[in-house]
Amino acid sequence: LTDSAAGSKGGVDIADLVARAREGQPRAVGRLVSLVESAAPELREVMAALAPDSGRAYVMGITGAPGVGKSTTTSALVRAYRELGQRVGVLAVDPSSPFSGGALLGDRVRMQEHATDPNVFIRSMASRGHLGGLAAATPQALRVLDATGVDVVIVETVGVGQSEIEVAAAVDTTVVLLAPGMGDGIQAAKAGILEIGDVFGVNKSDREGAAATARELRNMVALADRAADQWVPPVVSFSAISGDGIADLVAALAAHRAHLVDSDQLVGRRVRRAAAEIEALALGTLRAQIGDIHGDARLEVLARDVAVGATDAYSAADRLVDALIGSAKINP
Ligand SMILES: Nc1nc2c(ncn2[C@@H]2O[C@H](COP(=O)(O)OP(=O)(O)O)[C@@H](O)[C@H]2O)c(=O)[nH]1
Ligand SMILES: [Mg+2]
Repeated sequence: LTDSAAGSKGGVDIADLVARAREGQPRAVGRLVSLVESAAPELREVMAALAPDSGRAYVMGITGAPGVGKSTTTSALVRAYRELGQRVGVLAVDPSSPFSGGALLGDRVRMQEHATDPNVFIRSMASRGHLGGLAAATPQALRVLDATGVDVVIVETVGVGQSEIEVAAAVDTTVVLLAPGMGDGIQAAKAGILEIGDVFGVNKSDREGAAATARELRNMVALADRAADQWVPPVVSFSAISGDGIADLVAALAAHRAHLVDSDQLVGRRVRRAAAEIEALALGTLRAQIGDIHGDARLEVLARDVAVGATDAYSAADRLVDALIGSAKINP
């Protein structure tokens, strides 16, 4: 009944919800992530309240083909950070599913050992329908987890392709995961995923071919052009299932973080991603204010002119933009 207390908006008392999330109450954290997923109008108030708590947690992303071991690795990392006494947040992002948790059922099983740990927050998020798409939803969900006072957030992407690259843009350190026997080396290069890796992990080192995969990857990394002072992404082999080599992965992540801090790049990365977030929200707002132009009467008239050669499509587009901006509620 606290949700309908005085001062509430749309049935949700935002101040109370934010206060409870700050105390680390899992239900409140879950509700805030749900608001992010659905791009609820209350988000404005939530994000304003969370802003002073932003930017404390170190954020790492784990990406790679389905089945490569992202969830198992995430679980192993959670264990390692808990042993170091750190509080950990996990955000599983599934851009392809309208329902959070749909494709993540198996992952829940792999995260089971942490489910009852009060210092571990595990949330999944879908982003369909979000005003600024994944580019805005991911940083907002990260801010929610950040506000709970976690030291580290691990983002696991369920999707492949463009969505992985978008999520990689929202973290401090990106781990690209590969495993032997999946033809991953070639796949990764094709998907442009090699460029986004700050650390490369070869999981399933207990399997045949792991050493060859690591060697192939090291060669590819060595071939890339980079300035003398630039970070050279390490290739770390480990077995997420047995835990062998996970300490090396933790060390590689810490080294990358130290590199970003020492070279003054951490702030730069965060500024760039805040810019991407603002841009995504601003374009979403513009699109919402302009509305659906398909079937717009002005478009129909212009289309007829272009079809009969009375004008060209560029001129028509310019006129449509002028008309749309003129009718949208935007302050110049
Ligand atoms: N042999 C072996 N199997 C692993 C290892 N890590 C994960 N797996 C298995 O690989 C499968 C996919 O793992 P999962 O973490 O769900 O991959 P994701 O789809 O990338 O999240 C599961 O059956 C895991 O048990 C490992 O280090 N060695
Ligand atoms: Mg998974």
